Amino acid sequence: MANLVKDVVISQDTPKDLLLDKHIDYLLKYGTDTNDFEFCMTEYLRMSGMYWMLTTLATAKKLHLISKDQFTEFIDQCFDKETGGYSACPGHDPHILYTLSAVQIACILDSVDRLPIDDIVRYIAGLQLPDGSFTGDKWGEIDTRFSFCAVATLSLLNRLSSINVKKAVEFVLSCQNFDGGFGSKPKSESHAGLIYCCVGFLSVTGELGRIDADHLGWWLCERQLPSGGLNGRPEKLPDVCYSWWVIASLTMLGRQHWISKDQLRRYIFASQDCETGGFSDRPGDLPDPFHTLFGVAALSLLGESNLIPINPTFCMPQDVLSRLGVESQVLTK
Ligand code: GRG
Repeated sequence: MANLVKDVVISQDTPKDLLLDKHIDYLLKYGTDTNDFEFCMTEYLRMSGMYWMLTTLATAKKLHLISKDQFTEFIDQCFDKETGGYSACPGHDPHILYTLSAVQIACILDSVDRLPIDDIVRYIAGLQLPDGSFTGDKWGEIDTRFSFCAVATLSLLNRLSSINVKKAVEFVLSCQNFDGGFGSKPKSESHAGLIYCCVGFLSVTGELGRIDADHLGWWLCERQLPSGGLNGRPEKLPDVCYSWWVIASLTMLGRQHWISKDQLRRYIFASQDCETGGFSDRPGDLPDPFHTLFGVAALSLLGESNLIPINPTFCMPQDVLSRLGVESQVLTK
């Protein structure tokens, strides 16, 4: 019978260890040519792009290679005084995702004291609906990603009590499916990225005990394919970013050992670009800063030497969170 599993084949000549220096060069060069086509086309997510880059550099202990002022000035330019939120780049509309990224950047750069905290809290609290859910911005789309962004941002600012946490928890729990996974809203398909958001949300709010971790852990470990890579849902190809969404969720659930770490490491290493540096979604594809962060962050969770420990809930260096006194729940098994 034919093998029906969708997967990639890893060739013998792919990298077998972490090419960290090449990734640092790749990130430091990225964006130096502001006329570059790819750089122009990614303007709409620039704030998150900066968070991806800074978190990767911090995890690799290379933060001293950048000029902090360049980033804090960019954040200031993206602040919208009227709403209290941040946009992806100057002139764009504010959004909860870029507000989280701006706060994460400020935390990593140890410049939280520069943030207009009351305005940010007003923005986030204003996006909560009576059923406890959150919209991403004034246009009203509801998604569990935004529930995560809301509590992660407020927790980093030590202002979690500014929203109705009980209602927010009820909404996220209502998005859990019969298979143990979570979707973007009630009755939506389970997806590893959204599971990370919901498990992360429950970790921030200290409510991980409300779910059946064995049931969800089983769905998550079934994401590992023969190549060692992880997919985001059944019948899909593996992608390096799911190395993060899945392994971070399993770590919060205390079930990281339910997948083969060696096989996953092999897949992540194979997705590096030996020439330019950077990670791509799967071996042989073009690298980008998004997959570079999630490749490096997943390797940190897997205990890679030369990387500092990363927090599975916030996807930020643990030392930054310890300095701020921010805690998140992790189950043990
Ligand atoms: C602070 C790390 C951090 C995140 C902020 C926005 C957010 C919170 C998390 C996003 C989680 C998510 C939904 C990730 C999935 C991203 C992705 C590659 C989606 C692709 O979806 P499809 O349907 O891919 O194109 P598949 O793999 O299902 O074919």
